[in-house]
This record gives sequence, structure tokens and C-alpha cells, in this order.
Amino acid sequence: MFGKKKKSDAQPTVAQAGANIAPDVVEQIRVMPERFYLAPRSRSNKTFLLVGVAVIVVGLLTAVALAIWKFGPAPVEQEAPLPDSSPALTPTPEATVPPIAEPTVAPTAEPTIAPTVQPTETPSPSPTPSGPSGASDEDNDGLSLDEERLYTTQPTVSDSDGDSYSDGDEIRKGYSPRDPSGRTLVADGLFTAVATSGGFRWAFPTAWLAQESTEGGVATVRLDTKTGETMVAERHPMSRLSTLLQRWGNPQVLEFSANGVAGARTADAIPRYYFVTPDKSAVVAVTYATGSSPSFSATFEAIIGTFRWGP
Ligand SMILES: [Ca+2]
Ligand SMILES: [Ca+2]
Repeated sequence: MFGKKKKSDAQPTVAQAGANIAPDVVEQIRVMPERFYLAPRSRSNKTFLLVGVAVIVVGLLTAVALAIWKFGPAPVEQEAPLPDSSPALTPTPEATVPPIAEPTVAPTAEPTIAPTVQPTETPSPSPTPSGPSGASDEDNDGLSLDEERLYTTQPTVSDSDGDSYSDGDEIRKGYSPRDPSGRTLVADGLFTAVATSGGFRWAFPTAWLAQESTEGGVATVRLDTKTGETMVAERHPMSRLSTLLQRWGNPQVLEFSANGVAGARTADAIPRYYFVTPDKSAVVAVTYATGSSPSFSATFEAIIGTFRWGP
């Protein structure tokens, strides 16, 4: 094959061409430059060279393109994990938030408000009716509810110790309403006997508080019932007796005597008492400063019954 091509590629000379051609034509051919009759052969060779070079260039470009395409997926794979990670972050907060917020708020607010309001409003009305009942006497035994509490007697039983004497009668005469054997208030520990700076002795409920003071020549002993009421004993010079009676409104005065001690008392529902000293130099006034409804009238009478002169 290659041999045939070499024979055909061999360029013909003018003499060979003129073998079958007229002599005048041969002369014209000889005058013409060779490129007019030999150019086609040389141009075809150049065309093959250009085609070969083009094929090589195209092959190189194709190889480069394949190489770029082969190593190109690298950035594509980097973009792929990004969308995978982003959807992972999105569902996480959505699933975490709703279950935590809803159960925490609901149970905390409801049980806290409900029990706080109900117990606060319920016990409020109960202390209101117990206030005015402090001076009440449900069992009509002569002792108020405050006194029943003070002596721990039964507020609905008139004779707590069952000795046939009512609680009020026993207190007014100085006996314990809790002891059927007839012990006194002092012996039962309900009263405490005290010697005062006013020159007298008396006894009063052990649970109460006593304060002594002297001002302007007047010795004062004040008893605090712890319920807002007070009892006061004041020792004044005898010369001030008339002034004392004027301060009381010049009430009707009645003779009074208890346990060998002579004195006087006013005719008021809650009497004022005064005792003149044995040497008649001074007078001791004992008063019960009460409100509209005294709670310790029986106890006040019991205290007056314990009054004695002497240290
Ligand atoms: Ca009573
Ligand atoms: Ca009794």
C-alpha cells in the first residue's frame, strides 16, 4: 500500500507530461511555473499535516477536558454535605423546644395559685366571730370565755369539777374550779400571791404580767390581762381621798369587807374599791379599767378577795 502511494506521489517531469501532449502545449506548460501543475500534490500533503495536527490538538483538548471533568467532582462533593448538615440542625430545635416548654409552665402555675387562695380566704372569717365571744358566757356559770380559757375550764359546762359549785362562784370566792377537793386558786397554781411596794399583798392570775412604778408620791401596780384590759392599784396619801372620789364622779359609796379587811366600794356594775391603811395615813384604790364588755369581772372580784395589809 505504502509503495503504491510513493509511486503516485512522485512528481512527473515536463518530459513525461509531454509524451502524450502536443508540442505547443508542452511548451506552454514549460513556460508556466511548476506550482500551477505541481501545487495540488504539495497542498494535499500540507492538508494531511494540518489535519493531523488538528486531531492531536483536539485529542489533547479532549484529554484535558476529561482530566478536568474527572477531578472536577471534588467541589461538587463538598457542596453535598452542606445541605445534609443543614437539615440536621433544623429538626433538632423543633423537636426539643415544644416538649420542654409546654409541660413545665402548665403544672407549675395552676397548682401554685389554687391552694394559696383557697386556704387564705377560708380561715379569715373564723377569727372574726371568736373576737366578740371573749366576753360571752355560753354556759351561764359566771365565767366569760376568756376566763374559761385562762383557767382551762369547760366553756359549755357550768360546773367543770362536778362539786356542785359553778365555775364562776368558785372563782369569785377564791377556789379552784378544776378541783372538787376545795383547793384555793393559789394552792392550785392558778393565782400567784405577791407583796407590793404599796404596803399590801394580793394574788392574781399566774399567767398575767405585773408592773410596779412610783411617780408623784403615788405607788402604782398595774396588771396586764394580755387581752387588752388592765387592773390598777394606786396608793395615795389620805388627804387625796376626796380628790379621788371626785375623779370617779362622786359615786355612791358602800361599806365593804373581805377576809377581815374593811374598805368601801362604789355602786357601779364594775365596782371601784378603796382601802384605808390601818394608820389612816394612806388609801389604796383598786380599779378595773374595762371596755364596753369586761371579760374578767369574776377574776377582778377574786383578786379583791386576796387583798391583805402587810409586806
Ligand atoms: Ca362560762
Ligand atoms: Ca365546781
